[in-house]
Amino acid sequence: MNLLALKSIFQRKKSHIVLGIVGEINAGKTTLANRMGMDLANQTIGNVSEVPHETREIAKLENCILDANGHGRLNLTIVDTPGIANAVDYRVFMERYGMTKAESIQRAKEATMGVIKAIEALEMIDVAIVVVDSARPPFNQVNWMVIGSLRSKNIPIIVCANKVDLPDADPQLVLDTFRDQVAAVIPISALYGDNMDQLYNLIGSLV
Ligand SMILES: Nc1nc2c(ncn2[C@@H]2O[C@H](COP(=O)(O)OP(=O)(O)OP(=O)(O)O)[C@@H](O)[C@H]2O)c(=O)[nH]1
Ligand SMILES: [Mg+2]
Repeated sequence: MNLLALKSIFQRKKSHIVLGIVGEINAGKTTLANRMGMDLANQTIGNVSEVPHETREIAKLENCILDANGHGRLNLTIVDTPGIANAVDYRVFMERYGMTKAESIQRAKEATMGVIKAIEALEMIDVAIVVVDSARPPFNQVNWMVIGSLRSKNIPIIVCANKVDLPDADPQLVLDTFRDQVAAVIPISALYGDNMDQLYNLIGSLV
């Protein structure tokens, strides 16, 4: 271990870091949580689905060991959170995803509670990754509300401009939109693992 890495360990206030993964529905939060879980602890965290509000409970994975190049060894607790939405319409689950009315109403109730749980989870995190789908326009109330809440709590924010593998992805627009608000914007593909090293090094530098 070099001197710089040792120095950073002793200067760091905390070696156990709670890393929250937050953001809009379907942005790829659980895909990212699972990739990080596999990379750092050989475990996945939750189910991924194209149906929105797949994650409706907070899920944690402890003891994810990150050797951040030049920034020492970190013990991360990764927290995957339910997707945040302005409104949940149960009919979407029936019309678009073929669920029964009863299933759809149940999912919508749980999804609404999930939004509240995600907002409550902001209280317990040391570093936040806000996942943004870079194939969708980034200007929306959810992204701004999440980033604004985190900023007001002085929590360091990394925006991951996800899904850069898609042909209509525009990570530059995500960067231009949020660069003044956050510590960094990193283009990634949680699905294929693009740029994960950059993300890991950055986490080490922020805590
Ligand atoms: N092409 C592409 N698809 C992705 C990527 N990351 C996630 N997806 C897809 O996006 C959809 C939603 O992924 P999830 O990881 O469940 O998204 P989430 O943000 O956890 O969703 P909620 O739990 O509903 O809020 C799934 O179909 C994923 O396969 C990516 O980097 N590239
Ligand atoms: Mg999820």
